[in-house]
Amino acid sequence: MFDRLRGALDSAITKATTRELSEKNMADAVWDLQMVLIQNDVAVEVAEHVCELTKQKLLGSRAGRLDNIGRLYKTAIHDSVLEVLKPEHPLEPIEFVTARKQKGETTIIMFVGVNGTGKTTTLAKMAHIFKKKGFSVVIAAGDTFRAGSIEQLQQHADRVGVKVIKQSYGSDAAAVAYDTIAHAKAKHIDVVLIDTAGRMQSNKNLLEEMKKIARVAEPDLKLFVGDALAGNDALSQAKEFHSAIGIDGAILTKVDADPSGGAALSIAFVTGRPVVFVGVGQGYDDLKKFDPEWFAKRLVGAD
Ligand SMILES: Nc1nc2c(ncn2[C@@H]2O[C@H](COP(=O)(O)OP(=O)(O)OP(=O)(O)O)[C@@H](O)[C@H]2O)c(=O)[nH]1
Ligand SMILES: [Mg+2]
Repeated sequence: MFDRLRGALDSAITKATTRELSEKNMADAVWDLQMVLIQNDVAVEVAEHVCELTKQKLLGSRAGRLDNIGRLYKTAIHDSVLEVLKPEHPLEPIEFVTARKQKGETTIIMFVGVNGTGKTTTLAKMAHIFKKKGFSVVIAAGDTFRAGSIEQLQQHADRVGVKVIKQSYGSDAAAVAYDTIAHAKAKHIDVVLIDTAGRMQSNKNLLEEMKKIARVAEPDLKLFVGDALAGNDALSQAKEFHSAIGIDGAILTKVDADPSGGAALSIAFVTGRPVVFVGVGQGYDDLKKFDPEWFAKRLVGAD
């Protein structure tokens, strides 16, 4: 996964390190880096920021010997990427739920995103993870909008062995979430997962409905689910959802389909919230923790 960005960076690094690290060559190398990032779905503002950090690090660590240039350049990129990916507001959902359970509290998690990004599948994957870790889970069928969504959710829930609280299509999604939370509190259930309808970031009515669900359910975590293949569009979606309800973290799906990976950098930088998981397939075990260190290392070929 994320191979495309890494491959492109590899050739930029090779090109840069066959030359001396003079002021001029460094500017060229950083320019190459910026182009590679932009061509791989990193938003322009984010690519510029990564390059500025890289330049500062290079300037601060003047190469002594020529054979160190390659390593210096790689380290500078690695550290800059890591700096962008390391969130101001860290989040580890499983630890988060564990800490709340220890205090006897239920954790409410709401999934949001545009149509078809993988919200419902990701919710089922997370239900599966939480169950495997010994937590009790209940799901709110908060997509009362799209035909077939409730049956689809029920099917996933049956497969992972979790109860769904639902009403009919067209009913108030906030009320479904409210009922589910009341059920969870009465039965001392550890985790409530709220599915929501897909909505375009430009659809004001549906965004208002989402805000209402968030107001009523008061989720402890609001997770944005973005399709990694959407590239830069995933960033504009993340921005809109973040400004509408304030997300706590992002999940990038379909990473198995070989996206460039640039969206991970952009979303983390622009929202200041971490990418917590990546979806790597359609099975319930196909959800992996996103590790910024792994991503940064992989980009510069240090793994
Ligand atoms: N390859 C791959 N497919 C995925 C992944 N996550 C979800 N999908 C597929 O993407 C499609 C859409 O997934 P859903 O979970 O229905 O997406 P959604 O966001 O709930 O869609 P709406 O409810 O219509 O907004 C399904 O076919 C999923 O199997 C992933 O990580 N990898
Ligand atoms: Mg869905």
